[in-house]
Amino acid sequence: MPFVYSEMQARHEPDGEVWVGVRTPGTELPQRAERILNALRVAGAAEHVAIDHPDEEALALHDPDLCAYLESAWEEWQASGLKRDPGQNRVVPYLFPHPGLMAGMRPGGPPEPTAAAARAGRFCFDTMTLIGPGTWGGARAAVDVALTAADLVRDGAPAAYALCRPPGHHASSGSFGGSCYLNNTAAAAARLQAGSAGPVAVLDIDAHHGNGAQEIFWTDASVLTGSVHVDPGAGWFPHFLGFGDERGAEAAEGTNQNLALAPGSGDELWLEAIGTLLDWARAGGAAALIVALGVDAAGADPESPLQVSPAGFRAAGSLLAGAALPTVFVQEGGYDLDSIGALVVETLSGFDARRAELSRGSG
Ligand code: SP5
Ligand code: ZN
Repeated sequence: MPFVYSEMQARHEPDGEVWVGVRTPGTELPQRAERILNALRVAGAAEHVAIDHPDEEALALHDPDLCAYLESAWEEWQASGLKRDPGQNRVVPYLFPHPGLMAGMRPGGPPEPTAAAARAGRFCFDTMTLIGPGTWGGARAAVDVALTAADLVRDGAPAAYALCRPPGHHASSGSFGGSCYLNNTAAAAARLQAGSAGPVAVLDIDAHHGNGAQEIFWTDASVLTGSVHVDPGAGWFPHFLGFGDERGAEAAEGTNQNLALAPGSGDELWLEAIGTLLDWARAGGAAALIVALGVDAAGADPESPLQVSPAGFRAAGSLLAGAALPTVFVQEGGYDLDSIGALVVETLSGFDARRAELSRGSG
């Protein structure tokens, strides 16, 4: 299937993560996209350069305050002097307007803090999602990649793959974190929904809960959001969300579905869950699929305890193709550099092979 890429994304260099207070080399490395790109080129997939979309289209799902902050955060940090003293070369929050701190005392929300280090905590929900000089440009380009892939499908391609980096599925309308800044998957979903008579479905198969799309579409019955992920209650990110009883706001009750798997789950349980989400999306009348394709459920991945095999990813692609719906794949997580490219190719070629079979059957 065709894929979309932008070289601008490589400008984003988080230069590590602050994990339990310690600066570590981090996992969301620029090489991730390079490895996937190489694998797709070797596989002979048709390559499209992302087309610039105006901010009104690319940023519509996010709070303007969040977008303005992300765009200016690096300059603010530079100006603050924190790079020299204490010597922090990336934007890292230090204080968060925790609900318990605020305790309902400022119903309009927290005031806009003036200090750069405090500004970060107003929007970022963890300490692992650093901002550097190229972060805004990279994150903004990733939305263009997702929208361009959605446009290909809107214009008649049966499927397309968006090679997005940084990832996006943990970014909500008003917050960022989990190595994500802007929600690429949600942008693609909104794009397809806008041209669709019926609802569209986001199916998130990244090893972590797709909390961003869940929040963005929480009250919106025209976008179904389903996610299979490692059980957050078993000690896994994002810890506070991703449970089965989160089903959508009252008016959209039942349009969100979370399937949490026990650590150690492999192909059988993971594919069964994807099948359940697909059946649910089809029963809900989904007219298109947006697949948040993290490949971190792989056994070799350092960031999740799920144990999916390369054959499992190929089978997932095949299963998704069985829905016979226009489909946009959007890259999310996946951190084992040595296998990430192959896992993406397995998934997409599993999809293409099944699609070819189906069209021979009907033609
Ligand atoms: C897009 C995506 O997959 N985001 C996942 C973010 C979850 N990161 C959680 C990191 C938790 C701590 N990692 C420790 C690394 C030590 N090797
Ligand atoms: Zn993930």
